[in-house]
Amino acid sequence: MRYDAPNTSESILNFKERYDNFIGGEYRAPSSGEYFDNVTPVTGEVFCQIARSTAEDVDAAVQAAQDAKDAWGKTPPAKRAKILNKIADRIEENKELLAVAETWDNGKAIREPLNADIPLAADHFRYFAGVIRAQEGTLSQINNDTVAYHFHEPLGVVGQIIPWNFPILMATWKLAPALATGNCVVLKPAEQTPASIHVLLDLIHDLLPPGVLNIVNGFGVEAGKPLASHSGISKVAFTGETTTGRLIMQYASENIIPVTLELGGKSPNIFFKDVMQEDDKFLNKAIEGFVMFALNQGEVCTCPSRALIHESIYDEFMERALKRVESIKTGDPLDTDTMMGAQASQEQMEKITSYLDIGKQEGAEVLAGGGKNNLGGNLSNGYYVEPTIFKGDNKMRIFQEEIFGPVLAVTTFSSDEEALSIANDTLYGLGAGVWTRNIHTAYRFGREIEAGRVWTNCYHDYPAHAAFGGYKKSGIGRENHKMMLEHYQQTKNLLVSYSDDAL
Ligand code: TXE
Repeated sequence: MRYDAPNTSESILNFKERYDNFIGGEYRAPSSGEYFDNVTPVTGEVFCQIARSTAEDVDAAVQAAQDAKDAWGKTPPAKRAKILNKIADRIEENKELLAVAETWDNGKAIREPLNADIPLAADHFRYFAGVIRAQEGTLSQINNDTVAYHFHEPLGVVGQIIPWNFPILMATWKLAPALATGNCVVLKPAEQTPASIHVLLDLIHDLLPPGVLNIVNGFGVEAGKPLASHSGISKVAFTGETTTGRLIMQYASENIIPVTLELGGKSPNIFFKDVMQEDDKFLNKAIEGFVMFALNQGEVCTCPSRALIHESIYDEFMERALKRVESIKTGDPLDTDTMMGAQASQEQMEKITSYLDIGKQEGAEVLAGGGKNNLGGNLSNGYYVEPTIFKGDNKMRIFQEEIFGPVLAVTTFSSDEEALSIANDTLYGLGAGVWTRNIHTAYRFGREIEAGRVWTNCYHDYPAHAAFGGYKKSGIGRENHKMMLEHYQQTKNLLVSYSDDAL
C-alpha cells in the first residue's frame, strides 16, 4: 500500500505552513522573526517553515522550564508515570499519522516507522513510566543510632539536542527518562527534521503542565550552542557527530554540568566460518544481519558498516549476501513495500557520494551499487543512493570514517586474533555484531570487542530495557535501561542521628 503525500486531499496528515517554538505551554514566534525552509528528502521540495531561533529564544525556554521545575519535580512519580502512559497511548493511537510525518521529514521507508520507530517510541514512554514507579532510594545503617538516607532528586532543567536520523525516537529516548525523573526539558530538534517532532508535540502537549517540555527550533551554532552553554540548565544530553560532541563538552564545562553523549560509530559485523555449515534458518538469519547496513538508509550510529568474513566462507557467503542485497527494494518511501528510502538531506547524500568516490580512489572493489539512485518521476529530485558494498582493507578511509549511509566495507580474516584486531582497530566503540554457532566464540568476542553493545546472532534490536551507549570516541553515558534514571538525577544524602547523646 502507498500512503498519500502530506498536504494532499487524501492524506491523513496536513503539516502546518510554519512551526514556531513551543515555550511555557504555547507556540511563540522566534524573537528574530526569521524562519527557514524545511525540505522533504522524498522529493526535494520545501514543505514548511521553521522558526530560526537564537539565544533570546533559548533564554525564554530555559526560564519557562525553570518556572515549572519545582512543581514538576515534586509531582508524585505515579502521577508522572500516568502522564507518560497517556503519551504512549496517543503515540499508539496515531501511529500512521506519525509514521507519515517521519517519512516525509526524514525520507525513511515508511515500513520502518510503522513497525519500529513509532511502536518503540510508545514502548519507551511505558518503560520509563514503569521503572520510575519501581525506583527506590537506599538506607545505610552507619551505627546503631545513625542512618544515611539516599534520595533521588531531579536535576532541574535539562537541555537536549538531537539528530535527524530517528527524529521521533531520538526525542523519545531523551524525553521519557528526563520527564519520568521529574526534570523539565528544553529540546532542540535537528534543523533537517524538526517537523515530525511538532506533529508529535501537537498530539501530546496538553498532557503536560506548561513549561515542562519546551522546544526550540534552529541551527546548531545559533540555537544549540546557547542551549548547551546556558547557565540555567543542569545537564546536557546530545546525540550527533563526534566533533560536535567535543564542543558540547566544552560548553558544559563552563557551567560544570554533566553531559551524556551518543556519537558516531563504525561497527564491525563478524561472520565466523561455522555460519556456513548448513543451509538453514541460522544462515538466513546471518544473511539478514549482513544486510542490516542498509537499514534506515545506513543513517544509524550503530550501522554495521564493516563486515568481517572468514576467508574460508567468503565466496559462498558473499554470493548469497549479494543476491539478498540485490533484492532490497528501493523506491517511494511512502510505499510500504519499499525497504530503503531517501537520505535525510542533500548534504548527507553528497557526503555519502563523496565517500563512494573516495572508496573507488582508494582502490576498493565495488561489489554492489556505487552511485546515486535515480528513481525518476516525482522522486527525481529526492536524495537517493544505491546500497553499496566495497571490498577492501581496514586501513582505508571507507573502513575508518563514519559515512552514515547505505555503504558497507567488507574484508576477510583468517584467525580469531585477526578478526578481533580488525574489529577493535577503530576510533569508535558503539556497536558490533558477532555471528557464530559456537557459544565460546560468541562469548569471548562479546566480551573482547571494545563496544558498548555487541549483538550476538542478531542486530539492530533496540529494546527499552537494554543499555545502549559507546566506548571510546562513541560517547559518554548510556541511554535506555533503568540505569538511565541516574543520568537524570542527583543524590541527596540525609545523615541523621537518632541519639540524644552528645557528639
Ligand atoms: O551532525 P551534528 P550533522 C554523524 C554522521 C553525519 C555527521 C554530520 O556521520 O554524517 O554526524 O551530521 C546540533 N552546538 N551523525 O552535521 O552537527 C545540530 O543542530 C550545539 C551521527 O547533522 O552533530 C543537531 O541538532 N548543537 C549521529 C545536532 O547537533 C549543535 C546522528 C546534530 O548535528 C552544534 C547524526 C553546536 N555547535 C549525525 N552544532 C549519531 N550518533 O546517531 C550542531 N549542533
